[in-house]
Amino acid sequence: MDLADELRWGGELTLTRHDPDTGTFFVIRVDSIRLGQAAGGTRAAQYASHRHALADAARLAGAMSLKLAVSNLPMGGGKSVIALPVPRQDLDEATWARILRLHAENIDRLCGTYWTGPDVNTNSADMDTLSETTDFVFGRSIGRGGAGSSALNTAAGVFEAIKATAQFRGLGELGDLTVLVQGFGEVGAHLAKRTLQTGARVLVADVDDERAQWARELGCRIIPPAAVTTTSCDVFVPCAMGSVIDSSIARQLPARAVVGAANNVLADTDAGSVLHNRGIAYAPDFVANAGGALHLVGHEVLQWDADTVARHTKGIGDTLIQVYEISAAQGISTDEAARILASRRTDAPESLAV
Ligand code: NAD
Ligand code: PPY
Repeated sequence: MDLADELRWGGELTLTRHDPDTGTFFVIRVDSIRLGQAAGGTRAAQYASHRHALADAARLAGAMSLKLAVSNLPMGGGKSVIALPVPRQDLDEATWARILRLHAENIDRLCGTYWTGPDVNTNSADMDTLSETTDFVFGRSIGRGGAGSSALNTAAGVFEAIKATAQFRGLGELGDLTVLVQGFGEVGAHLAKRTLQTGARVLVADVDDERAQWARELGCRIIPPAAVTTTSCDVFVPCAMGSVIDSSIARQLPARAVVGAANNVLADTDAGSVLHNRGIAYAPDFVANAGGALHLVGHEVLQWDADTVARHTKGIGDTLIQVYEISAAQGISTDEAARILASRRTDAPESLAV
């Protein structure tokens, strides 16, 4: 996002803060409060510049608005980015505690306009720490009264999305397919395990050798991280970071479908059309990965029990089929189709059956 894009950003609110003592730059962006107070996780990462951090937060917050709308959850979209001076694992405990305290103060200043939760490099223990300073936190550990990690339910939702894609697009029985999981982290590991149980051949790539080794021990075949978009598979499952598929990668991706958990998988607006024109089924990430939001907002706002969360998570497959139907009927990419579905729901939110 350059300065012109930044000025054109259509979101509601940006809060930034710089902490000279740790060299940390904090960003909270609220994309929309049309459907309610904004929600979205806290991502801690290193960024090339403050502008990159602002741009990432804007894109991630936009994806949250779409995800919450398409899932019929009564909240708007937001996201936080904590731009770190060094990799997360190199921060000592006291510095990380200071960073979390400042972030919690920033959230608290917004008086509930924005609610956070876990995202890349933050977990339930960090949410517990934030909740010592502010109430506007989802995903605290279960022992502290929160819903705990959302990763298992995110994986459950992506699994439903893979099944729906295989069925709707006639890819065959899941157990006969080759599924390539990029990122054997919290979500990717659950998903790979569940997919292995179907008898499918599961390929895994992770930049962390220990995690790759763990995947190998479970029965996955390991491929180099650099080979994820050039290795043939039936379903490519991005579960690491975003911007994995740009238009040029989309033109040669040797997969029949892309269904993953990573937010903002497509690096540019044309990539979705290229996949569509090549007949590759692309499950928009903000539809496929909504299991985490259903878990957090379902349990903590709507007071759903586990069965109700599971029922709505199964519904991700049905929502995705609606997306594929709109795409087929209108001859548009699935990304465009999902945005249409989200905007229909933003304009006329359905009442949620519990
Ligand atoms: P995680 O940090 O636990 O796992 C990410 C994994 O990807 C790690 O094992 C990491 O080593 C690996 N990785 C990083 N870069 C890689 C690369 N270039 N190639 C291969 N592997 C790489 O994160 P997570 O909680 O599993 O989330 C995964 C993705 O799903 C993220 O993009 C996150 O925003 C998204 N997501 C997660 C949830 C959730 O509930 N956790 C919900 C919605 C979306
Ligand atoms: C995401 O789904 O990308 C998240 O950031 C998780 C989340 C969902 C809803 C509220 C807070 C965090």
